[in-house]
Amino acid sequence: MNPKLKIVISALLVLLYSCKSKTEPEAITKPNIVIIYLDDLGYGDLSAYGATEINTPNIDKLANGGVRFTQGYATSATCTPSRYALLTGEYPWRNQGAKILSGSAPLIIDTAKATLPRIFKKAGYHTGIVGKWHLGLGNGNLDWNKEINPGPNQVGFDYSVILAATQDRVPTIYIENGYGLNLDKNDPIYVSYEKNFEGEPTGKDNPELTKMKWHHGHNNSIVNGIPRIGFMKGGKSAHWSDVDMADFFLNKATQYVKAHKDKPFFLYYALQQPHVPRTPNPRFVGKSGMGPRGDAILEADWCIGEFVKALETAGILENTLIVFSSDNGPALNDGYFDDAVEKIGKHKPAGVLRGGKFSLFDAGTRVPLFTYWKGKIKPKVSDALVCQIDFISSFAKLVDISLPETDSKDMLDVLLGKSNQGRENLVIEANSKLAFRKGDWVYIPPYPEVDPIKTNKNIETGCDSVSQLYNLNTDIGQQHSLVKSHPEKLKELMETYQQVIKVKE
Ligand code: NG6
Ligand code: CA
Repeated sequence: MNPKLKIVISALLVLLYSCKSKTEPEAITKPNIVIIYLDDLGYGDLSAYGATEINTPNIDKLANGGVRFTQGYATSATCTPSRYALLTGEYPWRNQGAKILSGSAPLIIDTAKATLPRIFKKAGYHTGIVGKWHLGLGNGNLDWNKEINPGPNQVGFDYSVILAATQDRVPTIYIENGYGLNLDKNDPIYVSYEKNFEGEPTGKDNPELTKMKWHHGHNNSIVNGIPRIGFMKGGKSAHWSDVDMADFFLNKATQYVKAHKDKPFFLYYALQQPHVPRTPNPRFVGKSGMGPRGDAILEADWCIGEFVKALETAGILENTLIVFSSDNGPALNDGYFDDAVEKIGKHKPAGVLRGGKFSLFDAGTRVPLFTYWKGKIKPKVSDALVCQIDFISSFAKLVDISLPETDSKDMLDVLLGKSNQGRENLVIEANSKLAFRKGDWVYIPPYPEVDPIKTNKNIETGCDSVSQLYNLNTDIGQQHSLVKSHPEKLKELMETYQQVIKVKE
């Protein structure tokens, strides 16, 4: 062949190859990642996790078809800190601000920080969040009628449609890419956590206007007949409909899938159920026989089934790694009279574990956690110790982005079911108090202070004036503290705990 022609052909081939490698292989080799995250779902709330009184077939299909972890943890027994750790890979108690936030609190994530969505963005992914945020918005003194910034879009999400804090806190509007959705300029919205706006009814003063009764807290502004935490005025056109919230977020999540099916994406789908106020759509009311809490779980199960169908229809289920978990353990009475306690029957939201939301006992932080990847992950039950804080390091590994190991450990092989070598230890947190897990053992330091959840005496916080030590292998229900019989073990855990909490690894 003519040497000149040879050069031209090789140059063309190189060009062709390099163009191809920039586009096509990316779409083929990088799986989409979806984190499905529930709010206050307990370790025993799913039939896949042993519940006999409630049936969650859609979630079970994923849990039983993937790696179902029996020792999967949130870092914390409440929402904000768990979500902070999930997105940053940093223990939340290292950040003073990572506590349950009001609806008007400023953003607590440093906008320069490495975050889970940023890791994916770096790897060429599109990133989205649909659902509950609760990590603060703005820099203080936010005007909700203007751009709400910084927020999810400033810490790595290309697309966001969120509720600011919790369903029981104002503002009761959705925020899409930094703007209050459906706000009308002629009816601006105002939010305060200090004082009421003149003339506005409250749950405390106007019980006749409420259709859901408050038990503790939750007696400020009334929206849709539900008294909330915090005061709000105006913005009527933007108020969400509580009973349609699940459908709203599901539609947004499926729309996101449709719009981004052709390129790798990371979607954080953060459902609001079964947090209070539990407002299942009428389609689900009465279906569980357990009142609104059980009905809300059934509604969430249905949403997840529909969401998976959307992945299937888009033809990308086999190329999508789904991770499922909950931000903290279960609460029955969390501030409203809603029959959660009265209609619980034989159901055990925490399963065999002790405690619940707000608790240092295991049910506060040990939650359903599983991974599902059709055709890629072999179904199994794993006893490895894993925590949501590890997602960032693990997924950084998956998409080949280097990230220094901090509090977050690379558990990719464990999450994919290829290894059983989970964490050696884990610090758990409840109301800024810490406990320490090492191997099968848990050490809870003495906390002589008054119960921080003053408003609800039904909660077992796990705090005691003396040290506690449990062996979860022989005593999963944490009934017998072994402080006296195992002084060496206690010493070992106390020492490692001190090292871990001091050192910023
Ligand atoms: C508490 C609320 C509780 C719930 C929780 C946050 C009271 C008395 N209790 O302060 O109802 O909203 O905050 O839950 O107001 S979490 O799952 O978002 O952490
Ligand atoms: Ca929660």
